[in-house]
Amino acid sequence: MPSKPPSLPDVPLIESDVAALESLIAEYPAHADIARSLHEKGFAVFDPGFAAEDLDAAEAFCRSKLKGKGRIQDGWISDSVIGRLAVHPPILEILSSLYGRRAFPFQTLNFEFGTQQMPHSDTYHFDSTPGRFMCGVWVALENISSDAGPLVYYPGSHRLPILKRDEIGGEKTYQDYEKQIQSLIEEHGLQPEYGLLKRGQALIWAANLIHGGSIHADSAKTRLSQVTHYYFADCAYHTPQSYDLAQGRAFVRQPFDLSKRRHVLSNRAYLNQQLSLYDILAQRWHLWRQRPARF
Ligand SMILES: O=C(O)CCC(=O)C(=O)O
Repeated sequence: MPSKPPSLPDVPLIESDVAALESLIAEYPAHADIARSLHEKGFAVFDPGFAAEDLDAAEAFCRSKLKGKGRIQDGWISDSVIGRLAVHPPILEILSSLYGRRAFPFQTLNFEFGTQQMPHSDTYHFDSTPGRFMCGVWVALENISSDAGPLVYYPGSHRLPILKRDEIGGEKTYQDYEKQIQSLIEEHGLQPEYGLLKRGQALIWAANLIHGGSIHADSAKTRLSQVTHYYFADCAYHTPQSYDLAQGRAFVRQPFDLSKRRHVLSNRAYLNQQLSLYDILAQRWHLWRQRPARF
């Protein structure tokens, strides 16, 4: 008789209780440091062992293609090295093991300079049901110095309740959200830390960890980097920023799984809305007509 598949967790294992953390460490001793840091602080720095030629090519991409653009979203469509960093097997293996569902990358961002982006949590941009099945991985493509506007993050903030859009007062603009996050930082006395990573190192942040780009003190200094955003299998995927609050409807996404090269529909069990067939097909056609690079 075929054995019943193990049921998937409703809370990421790494964001569950201490007993779950200890069993993760017992099962994956090689990931013990990453697991402890991610569980306790909401982030972890590690060396995923990228190939030297991939780091060189991704660095060259940032130096040559970003001129004056600020950032490039989804550079993997044109440049295979960006996709290769995103699907790097050790990263997929660590995330899938620690979250308890298969991780897949769905978006990349590349930067030449610091973003000075205001502190925020990714849950406002990319949420999931069940919650917290999303994370970011920030990769340094050069040694990052403190005056180049490094990533800033607030250890422990991942444990705060997720700030829902309908709980934000005022005009409910994105600026209102940023003000609310600032108030949370002050109210909880959260202290910043900075991502002074070495070239080739990566930092995982949990979905609800408050993070942003710090002041770029020396405007001549570059901060070559790549962020890849990951979702996990068999969830519903949505964008709180686009919720229709009046109608109580979530805006459902159709993420593209870079590792399997296919679009992913949300698990119907968690949905209160699905994309129309027209939107599903239009999004697929929009991507495929760009002939995404192989990696
Ligand atoms: O790299 C940065 O400065 C911030 C990136 C960020 O906040 C994000 O990708 O969510």
